[in-house]
Amino acid sequence: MVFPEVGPMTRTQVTTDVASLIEQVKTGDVRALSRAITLLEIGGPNGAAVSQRLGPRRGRANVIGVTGYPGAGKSTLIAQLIAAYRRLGMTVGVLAVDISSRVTGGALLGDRIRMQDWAADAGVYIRSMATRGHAGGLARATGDAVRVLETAEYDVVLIETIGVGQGELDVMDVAATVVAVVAPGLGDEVQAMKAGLLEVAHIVVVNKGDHPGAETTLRDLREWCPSVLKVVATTGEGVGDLLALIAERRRMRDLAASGIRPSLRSARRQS
Ligand SMILES: Nc1nc2c(ncn2[C@@H]2O[C@H](COP(=O)(O)OP(=O)(O)OP(=O)(O)O)[C@@H](O)[C@H]2O)c(=O)[nH]1
Ligand SMILES: [Mg+2]
Repeated sequence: MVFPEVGPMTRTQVTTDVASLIEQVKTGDVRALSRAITLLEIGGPNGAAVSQRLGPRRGRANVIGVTGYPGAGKSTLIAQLIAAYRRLGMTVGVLAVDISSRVTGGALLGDRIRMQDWAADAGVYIRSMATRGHAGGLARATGDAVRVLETAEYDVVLIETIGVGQGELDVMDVAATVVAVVAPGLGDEVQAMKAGLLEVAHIVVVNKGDHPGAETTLRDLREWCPSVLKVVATTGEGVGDLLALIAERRRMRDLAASGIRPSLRSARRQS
């Protein structure tokens, strides 16, 4: 099947081909879902047709945003989360979003290499989404990409993004749970997190718990956010506790959706 990004296709032709593409996505066809996400990134009539055909969000997947400053350990933590969810028999889709149009792009490549451990596992799909044009457009494409992964029936969707800028907030709007990753020993960073990121984070992870200063950062952040925990992403220490917090938050959301008002502060950002 050929999908010209530009070309003299009529609206009907575009819609028909996209319809069969979405049917393939529903069967979990990885090539089809990659193609669908690429069309969304490019935008234009094909992207719009994909977006339209996907229908509303299904809400079945557990969508988890992992945000934080460069080098905080987001990718390392995501690798641990993938392993943990796979052990539970769940399928995992990962979107690594580079919203900042960083000059080097080296970090994203690094992500790919680390995450390549999962290349042979059919239960894991990993996709980098780079900035093309406006941050707002990327955020929209990311939201639609989540819908693609939901259509392909992934159980868990993890979104990695750097926690700076307004566009990041848009991306985080599609995540049911937002995890902010902080590394200890960066005073200014923590202050900035308090001012901005903590507003959108449901769970704060103090990563690099093996570093001196982790306890101080942990104590400091506890005053600001009810759900703070220490993790060592390189070894997996604390990841089980993080999974439990994410599961609890999902339970709270489900209760809220069913009309019962949960009283826990950790469920404060209901949507
Ligand atoms: N000592 C220690 N190092 C860690 C830990 N977690 C991550 N690192 C290291 O920190 C560095 C950055 O980790 P990444 O996972 O790439 O961080 P990131 O937040 O994804 O970085 P960007 O994608 O560039 O924003 C790597 O060298 C990791 O090995 C940890 O718990 N302890
Ligand atoms: Mg990374």
